[in-house]
Amino acid sequence: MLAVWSGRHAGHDPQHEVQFGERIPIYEVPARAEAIRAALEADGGFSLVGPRDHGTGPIEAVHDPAMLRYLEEAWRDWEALGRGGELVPHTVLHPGLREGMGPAAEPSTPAGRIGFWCFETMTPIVAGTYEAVRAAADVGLTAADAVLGGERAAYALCRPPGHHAARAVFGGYCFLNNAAIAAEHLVRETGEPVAVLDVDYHHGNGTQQLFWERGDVLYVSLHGDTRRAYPYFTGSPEETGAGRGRGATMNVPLPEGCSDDRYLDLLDRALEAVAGFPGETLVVSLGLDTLAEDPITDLALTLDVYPEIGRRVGALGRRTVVVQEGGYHLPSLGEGVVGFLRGVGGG
Ligand code: SP5
Ligand code: ZN
Repeated sequence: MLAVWSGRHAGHDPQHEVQFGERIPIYEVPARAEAIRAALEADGGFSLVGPRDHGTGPIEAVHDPAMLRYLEEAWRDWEALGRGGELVPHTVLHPGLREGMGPAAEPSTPAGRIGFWCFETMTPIVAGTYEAVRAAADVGLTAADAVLGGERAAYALCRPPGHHAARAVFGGYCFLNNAAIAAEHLVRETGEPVAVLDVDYHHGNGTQQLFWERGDVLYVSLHGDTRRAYPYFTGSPEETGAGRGRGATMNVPLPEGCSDDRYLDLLDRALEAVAGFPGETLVVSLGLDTLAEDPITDLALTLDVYPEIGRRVGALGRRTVVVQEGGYHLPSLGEGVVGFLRGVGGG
């Protein structure tokens, strides 16, 4: 199987995230991508290739161009103030702040701008962030191109991840929504509907928001019930899309301690929705943070289940682009990803 990756991810290397006022070592680290790459290489069943530069067009087909411009300028403007370290907002644009008074304009200073575009405190910007997020988007797009060119499946080793990034806001370790950018590219190139299946532990609020009113992109997600889990404000089963997208969003919340068997039962429900949706192309947002050992989540999946999850996804018979999202237990990441991909590929 073709696996696309870029070494430019390594420039995005913040040391900390802020959780509930506490500054802790960040979980979303460059070693994640390196662990996965090493496992793909050791396996021998994957051809690793670099991404092709797609420019800003496919990104701006999904995200507010002003947010992309912000990401490009953020670090330079911060440094110009004589600042360094890691850029994290201290004030964010909560909707209640301007209730009844119309939308806010984007501030012109770094302190204001970061809180205009970022919704939380766990997604720092550093010197190499922009280059890394552009490379991650190209990694996803290049894997999508491989499938357009006739490959049955391709893997995009994206880092940083993407599914929490919405049209005009970023957070959740994510800046650009790699899976959504790839899915939109596939819709435009094929003229056909595309399904997105999100198996990261966290609800892909960004992907859901981007395709909420779209009838030509199905979004199906299994995730830790957001009554207890990040990102808290999206992901309920009552959310099913709107307008032309009515019925083209499906959320399947997972209970705390969810086992392999329970997970596979719920996965089958999600896969039925994909099977009933037109089109022959599937994008999978793959997170390994559903694993029992993952340090930031609460399910009980074992490493043995990922080949079976992959096998059931592969049994849909759709050409498939697998996009890497989360997963924070470094010792298991490579085995989990390789197992899933081997399942998808039928080996
Ligand atoms: C792509 C992705 O997986 N993003 C995840 C972002 C989650 N951010 C952390 C949420 C805070 C959860 N608290 C965990 C407690 C650990 N003991
Ligand atoms: Zn996640």
